[in-house]
Amino acid sequence: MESKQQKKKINWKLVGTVTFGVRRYFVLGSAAVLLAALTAYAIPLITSFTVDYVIAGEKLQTMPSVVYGWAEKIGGRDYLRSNIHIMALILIAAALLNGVFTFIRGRSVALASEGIAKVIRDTLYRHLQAVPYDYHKHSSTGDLVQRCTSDVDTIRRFVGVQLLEIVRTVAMLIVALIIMFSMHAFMALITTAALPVLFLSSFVYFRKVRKQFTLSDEAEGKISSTLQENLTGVRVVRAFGQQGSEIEKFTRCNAEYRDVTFKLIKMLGFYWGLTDILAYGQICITLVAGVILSVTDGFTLGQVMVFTAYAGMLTWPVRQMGRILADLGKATVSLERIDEILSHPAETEPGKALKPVIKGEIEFKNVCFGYDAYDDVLKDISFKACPGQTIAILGSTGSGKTSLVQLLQRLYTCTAGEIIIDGVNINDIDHRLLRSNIGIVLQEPFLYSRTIRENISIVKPDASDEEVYNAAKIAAVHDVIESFEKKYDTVVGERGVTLSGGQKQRVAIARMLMQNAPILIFDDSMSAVDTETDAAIREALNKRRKSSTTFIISHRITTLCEADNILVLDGGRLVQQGKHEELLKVDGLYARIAGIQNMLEQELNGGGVKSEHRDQGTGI
Ligand code: M5T
Ligand code: MG
Repeated sequence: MESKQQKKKINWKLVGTVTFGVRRYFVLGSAAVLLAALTAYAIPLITSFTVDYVIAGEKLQTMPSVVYGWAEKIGGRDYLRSNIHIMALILIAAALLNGVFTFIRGRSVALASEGIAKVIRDTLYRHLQAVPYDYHKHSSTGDLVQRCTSDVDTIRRFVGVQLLEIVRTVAMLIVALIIMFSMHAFMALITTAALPVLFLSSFVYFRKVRKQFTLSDEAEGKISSTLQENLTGVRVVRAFGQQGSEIEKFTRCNAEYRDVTFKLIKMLGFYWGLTDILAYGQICITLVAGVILSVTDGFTLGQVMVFTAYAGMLTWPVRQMGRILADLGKATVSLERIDEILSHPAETEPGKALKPVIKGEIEFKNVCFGYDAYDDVLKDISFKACPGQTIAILGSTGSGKTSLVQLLQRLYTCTAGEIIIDGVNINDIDHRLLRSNIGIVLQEPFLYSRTIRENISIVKPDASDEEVYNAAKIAAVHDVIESFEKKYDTVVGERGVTLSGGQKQRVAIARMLMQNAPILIFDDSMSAVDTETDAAIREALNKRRKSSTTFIISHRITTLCEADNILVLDGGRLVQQGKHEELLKVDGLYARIAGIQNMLEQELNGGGVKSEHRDQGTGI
């Protein structure tokens, strides 16, 4: 993943896509912003009309004649004077209208921004399900989570708060300038004199403090990552007695966050304080100029009120403008970080996407594979498996066993040679169909934080209790589940029961059995199960294994010996293959490993130690 500090480039197509459904809210919001600005500016005008015309009896040239026409029609100044509540009601109506438009603005903005955030999150999530497996292997989960949450939030905030704020400020400026210049050009110039200075200073200032904002964000990120690391690694922390240093580390991060944020608040306080002086200075100058003009140029009290009110109303949004423009950069970076995920191509179907009936006949023909172009993990692998056969794979750690079965699922494509399943090249089989026909128990099984029943029946949500129990019985985990207080409704994981490694593996085996797939893969999935349970599971599985081609990766000779074909891998090469008896006769890796395990077994038995203890490895 690239860093945040890169050249900004907005993907307008993406912007178009994510705003597609919510554009009407933008239009409505913008219209409401404009109307709210108009009603906000009408209020000082109504006050000025009341003061000048109704109370003082002056007829202003700058007021539109329609206003006077209306006043004359309902009874003229005297009528309004004796019914002053009419003016009060008009003022209230304007304020109410302003409130209604502000509400519509807020509602439209919320609908637009929340809508956009939802579309982006959904699109990202869907895309993350579609990108190749390899993409996930090379991305940091934390980074992806941050992109799907805080980057989306930055955009949501920008759309929700800042974008319409720009529209509002521009609308307010235009409306105010038109009204003021049509009333008195010189006063309009005086009233807006400080605005360019305020705008420039806010722009320059917020560009400068942006670094401080970034530092504050980073310090906050550090706190959460320290906390996350500590909580997920709680066992290691306790086991190694690291609490003291962990507290020290957290205190340091916390203090850093406090200092950085304190400095930021100080800087902001300084800015708002300084620009407050400028803003109030502007109001004072407008007031003084208005008073002088009222003496020399016949300026009315109402007009002075309008200009001083406008001076106050304009300074606030202009002071905010620099902040918004500075944040625009932040939103652009976030948009780009999201675009980086979305522009990663989804897993393609380069082959013919054939949908053959898969029976489980598998052939590897001189297959080579490497995660990097320069380093082959599997070299020239050839073997055959007929439907219903059991293929065992043995090899030292890192010899390529997991990689071999990953090729079978087409999580990766082999670099040379070919894999044929039921007469069809694996690359031509629709990858979804292929994977749904392969049941796998991973080396480190993952269970959802849901109930055990849901975990087992994940591939077949409408499975009957009987089916779930049967699968669990074959996986030798039914009795364990029954011993839990909530039995199959026990929630696995964080807030539920934490299963032991062996129990997890067995639940994963039960889950796989529900799939009823013609190809089954056990990737070292009995390693955390004691040898007796292992044997019981294998015996139960034997009955149904006849209908599936089964791959068993294991280090235990007792598990491997019944297989129809045993593949012995060494450094990515298939050094031996054959049945247990055949391999024993040959002086090779298999016979050596079998010899060592046999010897250990005898020693343990001879020493009175029961063989149910876990096979802790034989050096392979
Ligand atoms: C074989 C490398 C690994 C090792 C070799 C899964 C995986 C493996 N490797 C990668 O570079 N990226 C990967 O995603 O490939 O690894 P393996 O196939 O996992 O070996 P194994 O299953 O026989 O080992 P083990 O320990 O599970 O018994 O060099 O670095
Ligand atoms: Mg492995």
